[in-house]
Amino acid sequence: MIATANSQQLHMTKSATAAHDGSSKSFLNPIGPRTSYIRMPPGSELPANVLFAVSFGDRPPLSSQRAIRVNLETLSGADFVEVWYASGDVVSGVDGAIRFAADDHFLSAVIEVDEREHGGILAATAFAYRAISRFQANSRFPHLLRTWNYFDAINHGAGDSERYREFCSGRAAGFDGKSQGQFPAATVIGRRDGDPRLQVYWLAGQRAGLALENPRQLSAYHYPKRYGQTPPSFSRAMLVAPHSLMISGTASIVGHASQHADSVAAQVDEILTNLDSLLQSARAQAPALPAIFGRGSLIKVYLRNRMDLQTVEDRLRALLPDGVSWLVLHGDVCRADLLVEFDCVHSTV
Ligand code: 3EB
Repeated sequence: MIATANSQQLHMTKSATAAHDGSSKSFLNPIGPRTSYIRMPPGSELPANVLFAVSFGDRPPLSSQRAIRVNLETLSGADFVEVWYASGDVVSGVDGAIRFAADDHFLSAVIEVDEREHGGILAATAFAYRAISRFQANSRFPHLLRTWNYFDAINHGAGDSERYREFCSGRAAGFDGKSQGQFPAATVIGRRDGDPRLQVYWLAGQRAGLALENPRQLSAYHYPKRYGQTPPSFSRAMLVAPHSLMISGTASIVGHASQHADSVAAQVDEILTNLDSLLQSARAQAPALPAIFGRGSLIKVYLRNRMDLQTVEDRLRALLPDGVSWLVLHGDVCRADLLVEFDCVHSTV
């Protein structure tokens, strides 16, 4: 897979070279959170050196404030938990509806909002993002870097009443003045559990990251109106440290158009091409990042139809380099014609 850098990126690389030594981004946090998937059967205690953990499916939640359970079934990787290791002491607390934990560099936090208390997904999302914006503005970790968002029945509703589109309107309302170059990287996935709670968890930094876009894809915040009145407020990826890239949910979209509605295998291939393009473009800013996925890369696959599991895993085994860890979760992607989406962490080992 080969991608060509566009001239704008070459130009940006040049000016970065002039401003700094090499293209090291000296304003970034020096390290990223180290993320891993570890096996934790139900009842396990969270290790002390963990900043935050995410478990999946309907297993009992981890008994920790520093954790969230997202009820998406693990189709591959049962009993695996995503952990973000801390560096330094962890301080945790509660502020209104928000639970948080912070170490020397980063803050992780969660808000879970019952849609019924706000009259629907739009108002619940606006409430959540207003709370996040206010919390972050008053935090020692003011820079929102990466968010994950889950709610029930994401594709229900027609046209601009589709619940994902309402979510986008609520998020934009809650972000208020935030401008497009500063949107966090994000994932938005639908559950199918009838639970009326919107779940948002996020990573924030003492220092800003560098928001990146993908040359193969139109920036989501510039999507035309046919995908919804309010374009999605997210960046394709966030460079959180010179060695650490957090990649948004990436689907089979080129430009702004969904591709291969009839083939999950072709969607996987398109996603990997999109990811390769993003990686090469990120490396113009952060040359320390490995050129291909490897032992420092983690992939979460969200799959709409469980019958596609074998096909997708066969593609992953054939196409991904050795050492990449992946989980496959049963989840709905935000456009009805998209069958699969990947979100990724990519870093040096
Ligand atoms: C896309 O590229 C696919 O609304 O925050 C992926 C990642 C997607 C994040 C979001 C949406 C979001 O448009 C969907």
